[in-house]
Amino acid sequence: MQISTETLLQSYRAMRTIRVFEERLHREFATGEIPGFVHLYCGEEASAVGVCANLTDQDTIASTHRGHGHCIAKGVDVGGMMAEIYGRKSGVCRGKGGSMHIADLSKGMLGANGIVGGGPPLICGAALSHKVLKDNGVAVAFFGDGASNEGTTLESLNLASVWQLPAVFVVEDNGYGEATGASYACAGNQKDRAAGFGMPYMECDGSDFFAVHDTARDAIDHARSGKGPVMLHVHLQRWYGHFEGDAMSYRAANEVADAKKNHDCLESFRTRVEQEKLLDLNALDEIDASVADEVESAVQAAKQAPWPEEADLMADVYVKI
Ligand SMILES: Cc1ncc(C[n+]2csc(CCOP(=O)(O)OP(=O)(O)O)c2C)c(N)n1
Ligand SMILES: [Mg+2]
Repeated sequence: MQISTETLLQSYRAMRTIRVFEERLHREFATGEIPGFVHLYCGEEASAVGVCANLTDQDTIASTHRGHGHCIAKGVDVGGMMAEIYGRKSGVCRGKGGSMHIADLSKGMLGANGIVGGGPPLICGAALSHKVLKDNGVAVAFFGDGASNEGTTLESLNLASVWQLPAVFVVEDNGYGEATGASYACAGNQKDRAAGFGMPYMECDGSDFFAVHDTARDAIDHARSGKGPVMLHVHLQRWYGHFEGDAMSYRAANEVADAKKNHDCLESFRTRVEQEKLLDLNALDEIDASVADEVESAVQAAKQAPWPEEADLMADVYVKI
């Protein structure tokens, strides 16, 4: 099925925004101004964007420690995200969450998560709520190859299948959990795991927006139509270290260079829309310029924004009944 021009433009903008946001964070983190840890999603953009292009604000997602891409793809405000990462009061979580706890419930973004394997159980809850409320929503958990081995993830696959929940489990397989190779750490394979829990398995090349978009559409349609959960296995490569500061001594010398040269989702998107005359390339150049401005403004605003005050410390922690 043809993807609409509007969706293509929005998706390109989202992928470009993630790329520019992340590359800027890479440089800013090195200055020492950003508190906490930062895990970059750069190189994996087409996964978040291809999946989320099939979702609405009513659908819910749960993310990971590498969550900036999922947030941007789900429509979270870029200025608010940057301020959050800088720990400022104007951040989407008022500066108290930082990179690994960005959430925006108004966008159905249940949160980045410092707990590996923390997202899938949340998605079972969200999917149960969609099912009980009959609101037609789908809940999507993004998690890594490392997280795929967590008990919480395996329990969630089981529960979602037992309750036939409208859930999609997106395994973002970049081949590593920190410095440990998935080929060493993951027993069997994801396909057999999905079969073991009685759910369909789909897979795609995560550097190809069109492949992710179309495969995710089938997975999400399946879940939305009441047929139960699906596992979507996305094959990816990360372009930076596990966290900022990681020397990546466990990777082959040419691995990242090869990923950048041969598996760049922005390049393959541009080539495809040019070859198939799907978009005017000037529109893509305009998006590039506008995204550069947006990220620059976000950084400047974040650096000038006030810090949270002491009185904010206990706000939003407990619900008063
Ligand atoms: C429960 C838990 N165990 C261990 C960690 C430490 N840790 C942080 S990220 C990570 C690797 C996760 O790998 P993967 O799920 O493949 O995601 P990726 O970093 O590759 O995106 C680990 C072990 C953690 N944060 N939480
Ligand atoms: Mg991984």
